[in-house]
Amino acid sequence: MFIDKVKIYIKSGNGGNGSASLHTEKYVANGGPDGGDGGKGGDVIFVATSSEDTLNDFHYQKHFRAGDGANGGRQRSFGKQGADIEIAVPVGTVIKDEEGRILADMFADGQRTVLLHGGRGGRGNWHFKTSRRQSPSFAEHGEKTREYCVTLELKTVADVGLVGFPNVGKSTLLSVVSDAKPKIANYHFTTLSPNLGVVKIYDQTFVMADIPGLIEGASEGAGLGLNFLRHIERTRLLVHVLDISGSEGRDPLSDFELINNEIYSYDARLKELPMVVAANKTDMPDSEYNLQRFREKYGTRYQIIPMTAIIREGVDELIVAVAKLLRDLPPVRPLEFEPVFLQQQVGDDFAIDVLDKDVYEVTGGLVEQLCRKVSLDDYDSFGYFQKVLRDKGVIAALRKLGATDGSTVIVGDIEFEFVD
Ligand SMILES: Nc1nc2c(ncn2[C@@H]2O[C@H](COP(=O)(O)OP(=O)(O)OP(=O)(O)O)[C@@H](O)[C@H]2O)c(=O)[nH]1
Ligand SMILES: [Mg+2]
Repeated sequence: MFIDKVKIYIKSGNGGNGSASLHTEKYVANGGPDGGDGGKGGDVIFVATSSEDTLNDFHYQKHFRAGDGANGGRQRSFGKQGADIEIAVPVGTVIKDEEGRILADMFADGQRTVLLHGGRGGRGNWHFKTSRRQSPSFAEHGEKTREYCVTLELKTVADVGLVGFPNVGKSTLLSVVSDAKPKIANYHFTTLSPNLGVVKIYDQTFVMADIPGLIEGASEGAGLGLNFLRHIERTRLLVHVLDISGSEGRDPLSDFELINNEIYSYDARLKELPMVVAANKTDMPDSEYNLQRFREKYGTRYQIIPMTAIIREGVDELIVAVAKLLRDLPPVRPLEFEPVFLQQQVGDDFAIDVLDKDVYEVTGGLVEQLCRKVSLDDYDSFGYFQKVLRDKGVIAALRKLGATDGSTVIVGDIEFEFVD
């Protein structure tokens, strides 16, 4: 099993409720409000790690919730903060929302990105004490958070990508130039998931990725195709491995065209990547003849390196050529994207719709904020609610739209009569 794309569900913690406690003490009459604030909910944090190279763990666990903040208590005691949750993902994981917009690129080892912030704790009643309201019997509710569905997509971070038909010797090449030990065998689709290897040459090192073989239609999902093209998207250079002997009955020249077509129709930007040709299996019959034909056709456009990977012949030339090209290429960079935030900041804007004759509905961030505050069955609390509507200009706006005494006003779940 190799999972490199998965949907998961994440939720930050709810904020704890503020307390509406009133201080009581023997022999102290009306000690006043002493309800503490609710704790903040925990954050959802993604952490990139190079010690994982698949998203397989997410096959078993798909739901991640940070801890809720605790409610505030008496004597102004604060509710405890909810515990953060840290989700470890392999380096190169791109996080997207349900519409496919990029939220984060977990590009660098150790990178930490807070994707969801915990809900704010509600304020305790002592915050609402005023000269006219000595003992507010209401407090603010903690902010409730919602669950989001996000997609994790692994896009391997490597300098060099090996591409080519199945069985041409890509894994063999990786095994002789790096410390990687990929499976090698004489049949198609031996490699089922990308292998990474570190190549060292003099004082230079680079990472090479061997991906499963590509076939015609790969860019539309044929074979293992599409899934793995994702892993060469952010390489700096491609090595196109060919069976130059045509030992399986295909013409290496048409192999070359066909695979390039698949790669470029998957993502036209890949055309900008330099490509070096590794003409492999030169120990087999017909390779000399094919190599000559290949050189005639492509010799001016591509650097072509004949090799016999199985005995490591020609391999050093390839590595030297690749290392030299890499020196002048820009480093692998994180994706460029417009940052999108899952959680919208709730502002205190509002809008009023006239639903019917004399029926007005108030919507917007202000309403969302108000509705998490104060339970409105409480007289005190309702007074506070009205005050906010007045202070923020909602009452004036209603009046302007024609609301008069007795008009119905709807704010969130609450319906009340307008009293000027
Ligand atoms: N004669 C010869 N055989 C080779 C050479 N390089 C690799 N092979 C053989 O070709 C077969 C396929 O090699 P792999 O390295 O598994 O090929 P691959 O491109 O990774 O194949 P997939 O993972 O299926 O895409 C194996 O039997 C290798 O031993 C070579 O230079 N000459
Ligand atoms: Mg292979």
